[in-house]
Amino acid sequence: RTISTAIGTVTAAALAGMAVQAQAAQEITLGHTLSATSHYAVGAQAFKERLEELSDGAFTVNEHTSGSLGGEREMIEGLQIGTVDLVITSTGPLGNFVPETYVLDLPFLFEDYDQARCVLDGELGDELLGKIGEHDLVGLAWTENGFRHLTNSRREVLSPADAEGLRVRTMENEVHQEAFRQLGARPTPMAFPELFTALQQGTVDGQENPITVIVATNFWEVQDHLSLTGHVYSPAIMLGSPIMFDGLSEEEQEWFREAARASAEATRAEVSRLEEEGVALLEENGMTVQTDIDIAPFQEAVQPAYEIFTSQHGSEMLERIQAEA
Ligand code: EAX
Repeated sequence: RTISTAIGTVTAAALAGMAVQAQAAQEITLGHTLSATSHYAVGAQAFKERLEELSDGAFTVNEHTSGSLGGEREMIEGLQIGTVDLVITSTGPLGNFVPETYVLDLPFLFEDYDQARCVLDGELGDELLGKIGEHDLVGLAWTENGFRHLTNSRREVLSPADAEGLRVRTMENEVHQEAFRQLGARPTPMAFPELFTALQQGTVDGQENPITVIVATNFWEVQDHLSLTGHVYSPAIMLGSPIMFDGLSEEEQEWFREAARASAEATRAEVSRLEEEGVALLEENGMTVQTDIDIAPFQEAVQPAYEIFTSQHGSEMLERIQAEA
């Protein structure tokens, strides 16, 4: 009797264990560098909602904000070795892994949001997602960071001459660094999580980021001047780890893609909202904002960056974008 009770208990426990296992959701780790109030967080939450809904709870998404999993370059490396499952990142460090994406980082390539979104949602954007797949990464969807503008703690910048000699933190991106060299500034590449402290301590004088990022990071606490240079469109992308993704069924992979597209849509809507409302918010917080910048001299100053780019990477992609734009 004791034995049969014991067996009964064991069987019941085993069955209960199986049931728990069948229900246990697969946890997906998602990282990005921005705060929990940022446009990336809006995108991460939209992704989470859609994936959990499509999969009926078979997956759950854990969002790690503010670079708690590292900077963008580190997180991309994490995808390749499988320590992170999903990352929302700018293209800043991506060219180091997938050189074909550098073309997107050229200054003054896109004129406005519609143009940039249209190219990324079209054939060329799909082709680049495919190229990313050849480098131990999964390109799930293009999303958005925004047009980048220059901030600094020294002076009003209205012309390239005003930017001369400024130590400007750039992303770890050779195309951006070259553009800032051509402007006469002193580019200092640095991972985003180090940036706030570097500005606070005066290691660098300035930085450049979209309104979205300036708002989400309270940069007004360490930067007085903002010039709406819009010198480069900053795409963002949702990347997956092939180690996680290749283990999914085709149906599950399609859920991830669909959730990534929903995420991009939510992020872009938030970028657009902040383009409308962000400048007033930055002014309220004490930044002086130069809205009326003549960009022609800036465009002219960075022109050699185009020649350097095409000598290294060819002009095919560039010409296709210019023809579409
Ligand atoms: O992707 O590094 C940067 O300046 C990026 O714009 C930021 O991490 C958001």
